[in-house]
Amino acid sequence: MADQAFVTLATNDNYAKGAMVLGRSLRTHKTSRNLVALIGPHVTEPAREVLQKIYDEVRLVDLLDSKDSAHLALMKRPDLGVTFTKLHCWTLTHYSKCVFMDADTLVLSNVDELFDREELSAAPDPGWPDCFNSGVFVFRPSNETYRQLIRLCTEDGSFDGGDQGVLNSFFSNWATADIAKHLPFIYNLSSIAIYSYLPAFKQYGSDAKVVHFLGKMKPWNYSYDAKTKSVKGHSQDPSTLHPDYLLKWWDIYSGTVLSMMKEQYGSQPFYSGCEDTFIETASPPPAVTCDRYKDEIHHGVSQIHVSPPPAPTISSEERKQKWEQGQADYMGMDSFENIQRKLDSFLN
Ligand SMILES: [Mn+2]
Repeated sequence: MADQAFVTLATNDNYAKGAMVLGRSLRTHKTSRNLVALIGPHVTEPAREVLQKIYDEVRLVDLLDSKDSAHLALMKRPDLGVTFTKLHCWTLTHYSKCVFMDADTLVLSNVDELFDREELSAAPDPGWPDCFNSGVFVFRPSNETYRQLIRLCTEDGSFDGGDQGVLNSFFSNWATADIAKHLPFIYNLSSIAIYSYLPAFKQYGSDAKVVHFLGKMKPWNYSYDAKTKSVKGHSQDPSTLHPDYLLKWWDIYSGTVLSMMKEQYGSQPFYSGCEDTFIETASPPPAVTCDRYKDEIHHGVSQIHVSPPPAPTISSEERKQKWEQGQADYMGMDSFENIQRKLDSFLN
């Protein structure tokens, strides 16, 4: 099945960790399809190297360098940068059919049967079930579809600010046209759904095949104690992630991904998130009231249920390094609002 592939997207090193775990989970469950990771220009070299070991193909998508319609579209709508990057998956025309999976998903069993479905197949979004959730979908790469998507995006924008809005506008008859294009919910199970209908989760949850860590808190935002095999900073707040799936993610990360990362980073410090490894050279930064997860905008309305994150994601040393490399997190923790708030606190 060399002409079919699972495709994911990582726009920064955090999402790259997600992509590594997703890729490993697909391999563990013995997929017969190729694995493709699209990466943005902010993914650093060691992370790219690790992805290259897990994926058959790692493709850099730098829209600013591209000479196609997406470049022009990006000039007009810089706010839709991540969305355009994701839509780029339609240009993978050396594959006849693909399954896109967000980097914040995890497979729990083999899901190769998804390739029996047609474009565009996806599961309902738990927030508005007449919309599909764009975290997992089946599609057919086509330059023509790609051009049409970019055109729609540039002309009409996105009703939720991300790719999910654009894709639902484009495949607008999904809700009613063909039930075969409705993936069962077990192919895109999110924590929000678990807690909003717990009896259904108790009845059907064991059938889950794909977990989607929807929302602002992602598995990599927590830390993990490898000795006790426990995730730190996880509360029982219903808006947070389901503890069993979170543990599963960390089990794969600490069990197989971390050693690959250590090898690639060498003596270079990086934030592992694992507490027994002593790779961290600095303590995490003091808690700043901020929204540092704005980098994932594609879920739009689904994210309104979440609470502020309890745990910092990168060490202050790593943050400083990023600043010095010109990679400030302008949309998140280094946003102008946060800098202004910090300055205000000094002036008061
Ligand atoms: Mn997602």
